[in-house]
Amino acid sequence: MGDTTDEIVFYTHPQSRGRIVRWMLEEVGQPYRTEVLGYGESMKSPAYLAINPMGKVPAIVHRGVVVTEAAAICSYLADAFPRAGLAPAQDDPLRGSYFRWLFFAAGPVEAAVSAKAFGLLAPPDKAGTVGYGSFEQMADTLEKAAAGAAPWLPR
Ligand SMILES: N[C@@H](CCC(=O)N[C@@H](CS)C(=O)NCC(=O)O)C(=O)O
Repeated sequence: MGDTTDEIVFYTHPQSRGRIVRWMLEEVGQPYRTEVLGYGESMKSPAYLAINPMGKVPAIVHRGVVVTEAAAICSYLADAFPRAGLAPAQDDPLRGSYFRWLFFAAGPVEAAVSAKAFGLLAPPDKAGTVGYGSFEQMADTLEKAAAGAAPWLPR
C-alpha cells in the first residue's frame, strides 16, 4: 500500500472470483502484476488484511488505492481506462442500464446463487424482504434481460 505508481497489482487465487477480474484486466489491456494468495494463511495474513480486511480475493491496488469487490473492480477499470471502451461514457444514458445490471449481478444474482448452493434460500413468505425475491424471480428477470440482447444487455 502507499504505492501511488500506475502499476496495477492484482491479488487473486486461480479458483476464485478473481477470474472475473483477470478477464477484465485482459480486456482492458493494461499491464498488471499478479500476486497469487493461498486460501487460509496468506489471505488472512496481517499484510493482506491491511489491503482487504475481509481477507478475500480479488483485490487490486492502483495509484495507491485499494479496490475490492469484483464488480467494483471491473467498473473501476472500465472508467480508469476508457479507451478500452468497456463501459458507456459518463454522458451516455445507457450508463444507467450498465449500472443496473452490474449491480443486479453483484447483489441479487450473487446472493441467490450462494443461498441456493447452501440450501439457504429465504422461505416464500419472506420473498418481499430479501433483495433477490425468490431464486426463480431473479433467474427469470435475468433470462428475460439476456434474451436476444447480444452483445449487451438491453435498456
Ligand atoms: N464480494 C466479493 C467476494 C469475494 C470472495 O468471497 N472471495 C472468495 C473467493 S471466490 C475468497 O476470497 N474466499 C477466501 C476466504 O474468505 O477466506 C467479490 O465479489 O469480490
